[in-house]
Amino acid sequence: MPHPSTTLYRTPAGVVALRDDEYRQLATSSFDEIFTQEKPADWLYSAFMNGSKCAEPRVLLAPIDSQEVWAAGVTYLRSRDARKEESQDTGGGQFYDRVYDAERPEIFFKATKHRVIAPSNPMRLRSDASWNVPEPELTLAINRFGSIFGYTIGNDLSSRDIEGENPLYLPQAKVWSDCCALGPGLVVRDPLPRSTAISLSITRSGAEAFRGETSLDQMKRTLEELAAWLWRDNCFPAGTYMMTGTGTVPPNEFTLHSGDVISISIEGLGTLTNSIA
Ligand code: DO4
Ligand code: MG
Repeated sequence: MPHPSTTLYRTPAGVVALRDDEYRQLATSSFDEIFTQEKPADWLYSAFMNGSKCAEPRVLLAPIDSQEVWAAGVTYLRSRDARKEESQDTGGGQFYDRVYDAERPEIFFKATKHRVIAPSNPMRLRSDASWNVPEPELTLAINRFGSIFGYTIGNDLSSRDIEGENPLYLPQAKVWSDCCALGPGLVVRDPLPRSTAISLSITRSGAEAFRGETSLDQMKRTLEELAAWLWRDNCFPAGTYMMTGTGTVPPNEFTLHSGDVISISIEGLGTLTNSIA
């Protein structure tokens, strides 16, 4: 029987679940317990019933414990075209055409817990990069058995100048301290509809500096396909998160500034807001 959609929040007091407008404190204090369940939705249904009613949490931590964060790239046409533009002077463009059309997707490592920023907290730009953008991405929660059981919102903050200089610099364009944000919660629910909208808004000095929107049906690949490639010849004892690529890229003249506020909304999942330190 399908269970109602339930959102899990990591808080300083432990794990809090929200279902049908009611918050409950769960007995567990770690997200590892849910990611290691064979049937997380069944487990959560009982855990919620046994939880104690509580108030809406005021402080949210990033919804991650021992999970790694991986990411897929060039899954939307807009992303492919943006990469080709940023690497046109260095001859890297052909790689993006090839990966967009190939059977094997681009998959890269993004973060571990200590690099992941909580909702409402500041992310940080690389000090050696001059062209930086947020990447609003649907992020899959995959349990230790390889099944997608939930979703959250991810920001794959990236340095386009480093990425464009040489594709071999990708790990440096993607991974540094405070390079990733996840949240606000982990939503355990039925699969998201393909029409699900993903929107990005960037505010500077109180005014909107950029707004863009895409939807899941613009993605070239399926979510199950991406998860299966990540799990091929690989295991994740505490499960994993997987970002699924961006379909929204600001125009080439745009770069993030200190103080900018980035809000990413995904229908059915809420809004993740972070500033730039
Ligand atoms: O190849 C570069 C990374 C692509 C990416 O992160 C994305 O498409 O979201
Ligand atoms: Mg990305």
